[in-house]
Amino acid sequence: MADAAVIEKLEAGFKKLEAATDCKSLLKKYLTKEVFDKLKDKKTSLGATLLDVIQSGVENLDSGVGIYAPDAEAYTLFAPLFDPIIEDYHVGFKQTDKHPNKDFGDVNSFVNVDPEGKFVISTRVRCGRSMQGYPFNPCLTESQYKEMEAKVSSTLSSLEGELKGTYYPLTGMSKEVQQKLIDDHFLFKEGDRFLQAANACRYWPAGRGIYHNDNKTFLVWVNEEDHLRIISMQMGGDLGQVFRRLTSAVNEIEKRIPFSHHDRLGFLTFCPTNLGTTVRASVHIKLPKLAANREKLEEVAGKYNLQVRGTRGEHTEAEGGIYDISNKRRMGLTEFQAVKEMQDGILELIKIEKEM
Ligand code: ADP
Ligand code: DAR
Repeated sequence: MADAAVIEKLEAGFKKLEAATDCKSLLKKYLTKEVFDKLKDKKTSLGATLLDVIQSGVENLDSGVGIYAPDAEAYTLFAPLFDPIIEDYHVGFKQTDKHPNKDFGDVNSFVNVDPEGKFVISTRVRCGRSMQGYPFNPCLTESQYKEMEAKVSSTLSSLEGELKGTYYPLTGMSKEVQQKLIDDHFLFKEGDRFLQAANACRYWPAGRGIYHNDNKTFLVWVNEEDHLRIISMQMGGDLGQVFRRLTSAVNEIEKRIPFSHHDRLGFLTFCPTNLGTTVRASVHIKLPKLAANREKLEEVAGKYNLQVRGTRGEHTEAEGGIYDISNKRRMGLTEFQAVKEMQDGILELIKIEKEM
């Protein structure tokens, strides 16, 4: 049972959402009075409440989604709020649907989306994983962050071949090295206001860091937004090579660390937008004609279930005409289908650009 102080904050937050007439978040859309009253008293076995779920979206009324899961149980205990939001965001994944089992498919069936090198600067495929037995950010203690970092860095140190690399903790990393890694798109930015408000950046930089091989084509983020973000990336448009590297890495890491998996929702992540396959396959691409108007670009990309981000990722603008374009759907389809949807969409965008 949530305590009186939490319920008082929840009541104030609900009133703020109700009054925010220009708020377009999925939180505002689906946190009806009925759902609010049903959930406001509840508490997970780890002590997480509805306040942990909605505080970011209450603080940031310009959120697109506005909720995060403080622990795995939250997806079940607060399902009356999570399920309709998941169905709305992951177009087509109904509340009665079950996410399919992991399936990377025939990894040799992917191509270089831009063999002439005219449009695509670089290609990246990432997935998220949550370590079994640990809650998500709002419920983690500083010692848990450090414990997870130690477990992951020692596990990764056993990787061989192309995946062999080194773990670099953020603690002790110079600001110059950190900024260079961020500017080169290898390292995560420090927590944005959405993550700050979700209590995802406490004890920063304790327990946070990055593992990468010498070529920086295989990287693992530790305790940014998710426990792990497993990343494969390289210059050019060879999506096949990038995806084959990612699947090898995920298979190797999954032999060593058990991850949180939900029977209906697939692999669990802090944010519901990343559930299921957790895969985001993206290109940094220049489409000067199509992107002359960003709204037009987003409209055309949307037809292929693609999402357009700025050069530095989410909530950023394009620099030098470079856009980050990726699959939007991550649930209700396999890893193979999600990446295939991205490949097909990018090939279509390049075709349209060539015909303009
Ligand atoms: P994610 O949720 O996948 O981590 P973000 O939007 O937070 O995505 O971006 C993380 C970083 O990855 C940013 O620096 C972004 O520029 C970089 N990035 C995304 N796609 C590509 C790509 N195809 N090539 C190079 N960098 C990329
Ligand atoms: N900014 C939050 C999160 C949206 C999805 N992006 C993540 N998880 N990085 C929002 O509700 O808009």
